[in-house]
Amino acid sequence: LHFHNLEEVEEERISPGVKRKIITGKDLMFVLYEIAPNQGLAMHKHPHEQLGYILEGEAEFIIGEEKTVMKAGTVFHVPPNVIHGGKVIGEQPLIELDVFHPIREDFLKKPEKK
Ligand code: NI
Repeated sequence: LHFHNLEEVEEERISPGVKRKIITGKDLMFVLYEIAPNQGLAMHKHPHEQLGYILEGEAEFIIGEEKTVMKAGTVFHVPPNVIHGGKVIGEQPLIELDVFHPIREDFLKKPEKK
């Protein structure tokens, strides 16, 4: 399948404040997140390289030694194995598009659906 309509991609609710939609390529994965205000994004790292783009909302975010407030238009890069995380701030949910290489196999093991 070479074309997708995001509106038709199944939304997963992975925790009370976090929803995502995933489109998986061969070695690239696209993940659209919607993250509730005040939701923490636990510090973590992974061998996958990650690029992210903020579409709506704001978050404080740390990548390695750098800390910033991300808002609509911010693009961030997380090199492999660099620790990163933060917190959604403000009143609006954070809408964020992440791209991973290689694909996050861990995201494909679906937890029980409700
Ligand atoms: Ni990450």
